[in-house]
Amino acid sequence: LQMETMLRHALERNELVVYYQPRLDARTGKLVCVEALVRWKHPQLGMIPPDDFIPLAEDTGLITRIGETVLKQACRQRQLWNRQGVPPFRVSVNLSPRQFRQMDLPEVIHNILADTGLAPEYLELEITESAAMQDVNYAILMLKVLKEMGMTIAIDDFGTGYSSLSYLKRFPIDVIKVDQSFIRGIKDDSEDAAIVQAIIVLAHSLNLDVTAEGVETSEQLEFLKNQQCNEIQGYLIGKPMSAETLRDWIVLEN
Ligand code: G
Ligand code: G
Ligand code: MN
Ligand code: NA
Repeated sequence: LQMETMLRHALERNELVVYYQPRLDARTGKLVCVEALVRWKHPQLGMIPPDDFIPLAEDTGLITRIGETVLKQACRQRQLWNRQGVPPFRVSVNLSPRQFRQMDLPEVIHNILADTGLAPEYLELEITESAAMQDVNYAILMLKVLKEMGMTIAIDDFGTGYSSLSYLKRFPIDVIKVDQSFIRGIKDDSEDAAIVQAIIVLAHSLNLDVTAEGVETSEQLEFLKNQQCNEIQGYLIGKPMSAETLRDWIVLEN
């Protein structure tokens, strides 16, 4: 069967599940957000990672439906956590470049929030730096609309997309997520360390929160804390996990 057909079936059979990865306040250790990351639970092939089907979905346009499914599941789950008395951290959802270009995106999100009853303050949207830079004027307008709806906006994979500082100032954003490729080199590569330091200073001078992604070692964590990086995410803290496992993780960690 062709991959595209398989993916259509996966959507119809609800085989896409959402995992959640915790992101902490570096100073207090408080859980500030969990990132929604989609997985394909194939009945015969097992767990298929997003890198194996998101690019194809983006090319074929199926990403629109996958993106809506992920948004819906994430908002429904956050609302369920609310009813269970789970602390009020946000849930962040990755928007693909094609989803971000869709003019009806605010309406789609509005309807999902209305259907699930979730307040927009609980939702964060991640858009990659390169997607934002594809059409800067459009990005500024779209981000303004989304932010005015009450969502938090994060720029993902920052440092890989060649944005100029003047644009960064014009984007109505709240969070910069430093790409994990820079975090990996922090201890052994003085250039990576310098880049991360510079991004943290820049983010703070623009009053933005800065998240380090892909934090795997306590040495990296120490460096980031010393540089006043205020949020951390990575395997050292927790891997992406099912909603049920996350609930147990919260109980154990707090
Ligand atoms: O979860 P993992 O680290 O394997 O994710 C690999 C890539 O897939 C990452 O770049 C991540 O942003 C992307 N990804 C995961 N879930 C989603 C999703 O729901 N929508 C989009 N557009 N990308 C996702
Ligand atoms: O592009 P984006 O930042 O959304 O990608 C997130 C991806 O990074 C997810 O697929 C997630 O599984 C992965 N990831 C998260 N933390 C770590 C980490 O500490 N190390 C590595 N190698 N990957 C990570
Ligand atoms: Mn992301
Ligand atoms: Na990222």
